[in-house]
Amino acid sequence: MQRLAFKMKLNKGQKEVYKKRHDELWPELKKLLKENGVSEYSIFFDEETDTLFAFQKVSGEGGSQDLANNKIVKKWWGFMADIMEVNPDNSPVSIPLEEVFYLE
Ligand code: RM4
Repeated sequence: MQRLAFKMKLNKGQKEVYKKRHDELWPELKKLLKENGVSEYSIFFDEETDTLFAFQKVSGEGGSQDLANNKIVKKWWGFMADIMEVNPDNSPVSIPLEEVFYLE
């Protein structure tokens, strides 16, 4: 099991919309993430910089951001593109973060 973290950027003033959409995460996306070995998936928000910090454990080869070819992920990213910083393909700009400390 590997621990992954990455950061993304939310558009100004979109925290409540972002949270509501995730509170209502599509069951098919939740199922897909679990089927691909993603668990303990948290996303934290920094009000000062509008930065989203994602943490997840992965049991497979990659994590949530490595599912770009999946149609459900593509649809979700398209749905979310209006409130966050995205690439031309609507994938969220995701910057991997280095783990510098871990306490088991
Ligand atoms: C995030 C982003 C990630 C996705 C989660 C569920 O806003 O779109 O790629 O895995 O939502």
